[in-house]
Amino acid sequence: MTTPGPPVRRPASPGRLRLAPEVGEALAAGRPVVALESTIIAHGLPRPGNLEVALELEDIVRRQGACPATIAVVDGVPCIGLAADQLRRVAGDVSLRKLGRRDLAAAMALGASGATTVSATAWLAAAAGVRVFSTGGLGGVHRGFAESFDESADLSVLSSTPIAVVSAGVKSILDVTATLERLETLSVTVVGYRTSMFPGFYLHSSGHRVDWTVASPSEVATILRSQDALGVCSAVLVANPVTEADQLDPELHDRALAQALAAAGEEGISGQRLTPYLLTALVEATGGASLAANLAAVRGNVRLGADIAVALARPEPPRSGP
Ligand code: PSU
Ligand code: MN
Repeated sequence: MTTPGPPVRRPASPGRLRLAPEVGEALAAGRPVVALESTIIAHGLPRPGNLEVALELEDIVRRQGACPATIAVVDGVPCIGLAADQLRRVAGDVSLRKLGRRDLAAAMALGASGATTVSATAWLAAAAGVRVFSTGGLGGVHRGFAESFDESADLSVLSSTPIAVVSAGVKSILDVTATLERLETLSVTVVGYRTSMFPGFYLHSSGHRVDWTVASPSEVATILRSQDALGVCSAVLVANPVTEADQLDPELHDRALAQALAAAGEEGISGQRLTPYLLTALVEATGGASLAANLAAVRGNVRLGADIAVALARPEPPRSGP
């Protein structure tokens, strides 16, 4: 009897992805490109301000000298970079689905549209040849995981997707300790950007340490090149904290979080609906302050992602050592 070998990872068929013209041109010319996620636009931020934010984030990338590629599935086609009308649809269509990587093939086959989560966005970006992806917060292990088994596919997908993901850590609605443990198990490299602490999304620090600290975008670019040299195909998570000036007041944070978690429990919210539910409850419980911290975190991540992409597009500096 023969045992089946490991699954073969085949490259995505580029013809099935639709690259926006500016993204295709930038990639072909080796110019910097930054992938942006659509689920934070469609399901993570309140309407109607979300469209403005989506446009602002693309603008930040451009101002730093890189090309933005917001990713979503539109009528069954994975789009790497959205035209203005597509972005409007992602921001405005309340029936838009939330697509993780496991949903991509079904959406393509059935002609569905949806916003892509970190798992789907990272996968599509890497398939298109984009090396840097900026988001807000990563999905992770939910509190009560031992009963619910609710762990975001973001974590396992990042273990097999070669891309830098810039995030402000994971939201405290999750079990941060367990999420960091899982990232270790899954061999996802975690580096703090100018910090030795893992950020707490709304908070500058989650209180957990990281093993590696980087001081510049070019250090992240060098880590990506080193991953390539080793043939390592897992992601590099660049944990980039909000400044202490922009963070949510820690006391307000703890109070609002307890309230949101209790409400979700009472209403029996679970599965895909849990994250958006908790985020909305937090905005209400903090009178909008969590949204301000959220936006500051995302803007900072997008800026840093663009700087990393620019550093990666520069010729490799000469190496020292043996
Ligand atoms: N965390 C946030 N905001 C978000 C999300 C996560 O702070 O909007 C979204 C991201 O798209 C992430 C997804 O990939 O939720 C994870 O969802 P789930 O836990 O259902 O895998
Ligand atoms: Mn889940």
